[in-house]
Amino acid sequence: MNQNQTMAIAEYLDNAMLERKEVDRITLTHPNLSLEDAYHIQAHGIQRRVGRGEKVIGFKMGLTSRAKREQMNLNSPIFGVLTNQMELQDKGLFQLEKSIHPKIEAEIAFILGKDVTAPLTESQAYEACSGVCAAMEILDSRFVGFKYFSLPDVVADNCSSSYFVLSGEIISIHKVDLSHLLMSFYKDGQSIQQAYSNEISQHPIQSLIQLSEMALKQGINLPRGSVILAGAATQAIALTSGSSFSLDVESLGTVSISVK
Ligand code: OOG
Ligand code: MG
Repeated sequence: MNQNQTMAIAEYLDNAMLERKEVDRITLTHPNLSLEDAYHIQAHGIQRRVGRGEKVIGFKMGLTSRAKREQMNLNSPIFGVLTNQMELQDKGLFQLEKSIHPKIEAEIAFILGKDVTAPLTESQAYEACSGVCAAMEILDSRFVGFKYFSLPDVVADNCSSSYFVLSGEIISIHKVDLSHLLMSFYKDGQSIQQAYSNEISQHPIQSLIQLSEMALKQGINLPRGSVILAGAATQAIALTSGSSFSLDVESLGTVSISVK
């Protein structure tokens, strides 16, 4: 695919997001869309947002848990980009009309204390992180029925990124063992899902290590201060008006949002 084609597809997806209308998946018209083209489309889409004044503030890993890979019927981790406009406040309100068919999911996030410009080893990954916290991601695929059938479709669509919220409390990564933390997800105060943090890439720090490898392959550095979502531990849940969602992660804290 040439640059004009990848830019045109980025515009198509960007318009779908801005107009909050679902569109056909890319592979319907471009069945041979490659993962490489898909990451180019994603990058053009982010450039469009930056051109409107948004700032890149982080990255997300997706499909890092078995539950998510089964839910989406896709089998390999992917990454997307987060901007400041996607960040919601902990205990804040989410307006449903800001999206098409949003879903919410339970995550853990890292904050980078150092620039990452080379693939990380495990000890380097711990050194690179200044903090860790409970987080929720709101996904909103731009594709009809929140359905896509290939990794390139979802990668082109910035991995369904829409909004995210971090817990107000950020914990030093050196103060907590992330290997087996209970993550309890609540809707309207009722427990709806429970999982352990090792559902995420066997260990959430592995998501950061994978991101360092995948992003650098695309020529993307991870700057100091970046927020890194490690991927959901369990399946995403449809957002419904009037509901509240909260996630409590053992030793990390709680994050919550209400839907209007
Ligand atoms: C793709 C994004 C997956 C995660 O945490 O696994 C993701 C999707 O489910 O539409 O964000
Ligand atoms: Mg996610």
